[in-house]
Amino acid sequence: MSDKQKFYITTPIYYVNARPHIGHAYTTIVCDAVARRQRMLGKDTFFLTGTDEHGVKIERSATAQGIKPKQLADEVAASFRALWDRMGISYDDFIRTTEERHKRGVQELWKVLKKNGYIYKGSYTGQYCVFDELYVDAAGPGAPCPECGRPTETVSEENYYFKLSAFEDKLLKYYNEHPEFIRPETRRNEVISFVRAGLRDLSISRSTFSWGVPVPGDPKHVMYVWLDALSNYITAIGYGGDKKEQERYAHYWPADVQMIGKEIVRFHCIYWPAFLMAAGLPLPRGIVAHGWLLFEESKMSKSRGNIVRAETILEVLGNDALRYFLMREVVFGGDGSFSFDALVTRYNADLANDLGNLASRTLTMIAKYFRGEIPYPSAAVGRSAADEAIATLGTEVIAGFGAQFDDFQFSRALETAWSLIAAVNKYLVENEPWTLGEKQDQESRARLGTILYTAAEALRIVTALAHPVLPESTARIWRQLGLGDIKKMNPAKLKWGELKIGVKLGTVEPVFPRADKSAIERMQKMEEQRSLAHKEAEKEKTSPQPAGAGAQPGQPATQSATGPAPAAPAPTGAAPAAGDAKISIDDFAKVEMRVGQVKFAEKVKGADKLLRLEVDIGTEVRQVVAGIAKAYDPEKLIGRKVVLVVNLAPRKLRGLESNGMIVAASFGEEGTPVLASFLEDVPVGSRLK
Ligand code: ME8
Repeated sequence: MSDKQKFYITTPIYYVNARPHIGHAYTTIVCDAVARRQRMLGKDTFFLTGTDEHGVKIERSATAQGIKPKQLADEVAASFRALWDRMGISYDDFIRTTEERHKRGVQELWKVLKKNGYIYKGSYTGQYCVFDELYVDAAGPGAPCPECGRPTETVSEENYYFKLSAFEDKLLKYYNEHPEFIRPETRRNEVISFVRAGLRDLSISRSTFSWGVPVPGDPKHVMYVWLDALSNYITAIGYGGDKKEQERYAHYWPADVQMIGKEIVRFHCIYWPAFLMAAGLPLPRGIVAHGWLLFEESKMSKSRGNIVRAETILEVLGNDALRYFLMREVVFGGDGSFSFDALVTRYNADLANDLGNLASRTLTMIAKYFRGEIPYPSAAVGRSAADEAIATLGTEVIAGFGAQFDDFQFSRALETAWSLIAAVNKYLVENEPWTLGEKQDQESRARLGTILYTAAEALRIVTALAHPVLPESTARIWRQLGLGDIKKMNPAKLKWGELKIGVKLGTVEPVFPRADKSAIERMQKMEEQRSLAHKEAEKEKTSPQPAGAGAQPGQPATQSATGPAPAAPAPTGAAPAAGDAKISIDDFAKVEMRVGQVKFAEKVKGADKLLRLEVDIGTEVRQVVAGIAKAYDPEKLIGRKVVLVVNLAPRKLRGLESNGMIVAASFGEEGTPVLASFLEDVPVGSRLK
């Protein structure tokens, strides 16, 4: 093991039910940049990423595609890995939870938890959200998940439990004594309030499906996917392995930074430290949560269908453009919007114009006026206050950038570095080295040397600082500056004025070609084509039968409509007999059904079955009167996604105009309505076809 100080950083391990998009790339890029800077600072850095491959969500995804879970996991894990390789992500290891080394480690952890008295057997009846792989103890049957709003499923099983409740006080004490454990502050406060409200024991096994790590000694059960997944951070570095592997674990653990998105804070800041405490293992030094990348105003995710793939951007603008955009545009910790427009604007302004121009002007003039050798900055002749101002700013920028970057303020750190670029570009315009270059007198030459040395030194400083964010382009600029391998540069030792005089430049060539407007269109088109091609491929994987062909004769249609007419309840779910009159697809197409979201709901006075709802359908908010009051509390409907028939002629009920009809199943003698909803999240306004 190296004697150097170690630095261990992790990304979440990504689910294999979706191929990577730039939301995943965001976390991975940020960790990569941090890891690169730590390596440059001389630390023995270990950067881990990987894939989360077990659980009912993955099993169902595979079944839906007509393949085995392992096949799905193999394909998607490979696509994550291939993308990270293509993006030059400098991960040291890629863990998959289906690997033997992981299973062995997580089973070992289970045994230790059991031995220490924190696991017991009990039975659980309650709600489970498959999307979040989360037990929702407080909710009743059919209630939506508090995290994602999707309907929960009732599970009733004999399970193993983890004594999470025993860690309430210990966790609160730990948060209190280690304020840097959860960052940023807002997330820390949320976690503290959650724990203060009380922790219930956690069900940590499932017995109704088998796609998971078997519980030691009781293989009918598989481990709860979050216990399985979180353990990757220790199993990957050798926990539960042989002597050598355990030494590696002891060397790198605890992790220095565990980077996550804000939606998985609870798992990482409550469950994970509790598991570790229970096993007597050290806790990570810091869990750092970032916000979401939004696209078209909501969180980019496969289920919303609003994703952008990194590949498109890599093909058109290159790797560094994507990295720079994400780290500069998004204020780390908060949510940030992605758009192709903003990407191209930022690329042109900051990279092609600011950094690109500084590099090409400075290096071209040194090539032209000083035979490609770094000139001498005259100490006596031709100096001005402007040169000193740049030197002072350079020193400030080195300190400021380091402090901000190491405090996860990436956007501010880049802004700081770019303030030096802006100042030097202005300095060049004001001092006109190109005019001085045409003169031969000694004073002009001395002045020209000072100006170009100052500009080249500023370029060296910015290039060195920005290297973790722009690894490819800064390496090229560094070579053009004649400085060799940029990775050998230690930013802690970076000082203004250390650019050596007389160093011969490498071949000078442009690094950031300007992107024209067509780049935006090209990327948008590529994204559309990519997603079409992907949909086709997915369709082919699944059974070629037409929709509905799998239904058994006599099986009911899934939905009937609960309309605004309480006096005439919808049919009670009786199946249409085989051979009933069929309608054509054109007939069906006449019914326009869209996804809406309930913004407001109240009981209609004097009508015990009716609710008045205001439903957002993307283009407008509709008033709808629905006969669902006996089945749904109005308050619980607010925020819920529903299906609305939007092209029905309006009608009046109890004096209220109803503009649409909510779709629901209807069952039992009373025609109890159950609102149609989706397992996946769907954007408001989407049409049902
Ligand atoms: O949650 N914006 O996996 P996952 C920003 N397997 N970051 C995003 C993002 C977006 N729109 N979309 C995804 C899981 N991410 C579990 C984790 S860890 C032991 C188990 C990033 O595939 C972000 O880091 O849903 C987020 O936390 C992670 O991907 C979720 O990936």
